[in-house]
Amino acid sequence: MQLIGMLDSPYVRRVAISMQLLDLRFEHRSVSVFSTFEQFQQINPVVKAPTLICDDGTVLMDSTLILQYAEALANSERSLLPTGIAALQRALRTIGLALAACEKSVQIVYEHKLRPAEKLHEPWLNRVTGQLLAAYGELEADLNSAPSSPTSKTIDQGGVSTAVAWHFTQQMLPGLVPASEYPALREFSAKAEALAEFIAAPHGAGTYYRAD
Ligand SMILES: N[C@@H](CCC(=O)N[C@@H](CS)C(=O)NCC(=O)O)C(=O)O
Repeated sequence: MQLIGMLDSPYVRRVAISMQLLDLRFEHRSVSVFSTFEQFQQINPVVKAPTLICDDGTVLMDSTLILQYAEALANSERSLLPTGIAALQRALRTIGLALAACEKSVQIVYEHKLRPAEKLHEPWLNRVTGQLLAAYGELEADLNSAPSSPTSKTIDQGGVSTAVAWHFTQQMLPGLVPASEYPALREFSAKAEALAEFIAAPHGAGTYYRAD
């Protein structure tokens, strides 16, 4: 399998980390949807990161759908989704909040990087920033009411997505979501980023590489 897309995308990164946690082998190609648009287009005409090229050549896209496929491929001894209804409900709520935080962060990054400065639309930026802060406010409150310390054996998809989203926002939009006001998220992120699977897929232009 080949995972296509750069690890500066939180969606690509959540897939790269999750596939390691699920013990799935894959090759990572750090192709950009912007600077290498034509190359990406040859792989996936829709140019969406992440893209997964399956072993039979089928091209999948959308991180959540790719992760659904990865879960089905993985040894059933390890899943990143709890099976009990109450735990699954909690995980899905967390994933939804983390994906909203990713989406709102990406929208703000695009607004600043892709749109000419004179065309910046303040009301839209304010709306999206409010939604971003609301998502992190909910995640912080949830972490405070059920503190958890992530390990490679215990972290679930809610934890992976939360940590990836938080790190992405902090890297790309420094100061917009002040870390000092979200101590539970800050601590959870620091612990997650210290896990081998996160270190092997660092945010940025690098390539995931598993030595063994
Ligand atoms: N819901 C999608 C979002 C993926 C997404 O928006 N990826 C961005 C990179 S961070 C992308 O492909 N941007 C290029 C474009 O949409 O044209 C997912 O979970 O994979």
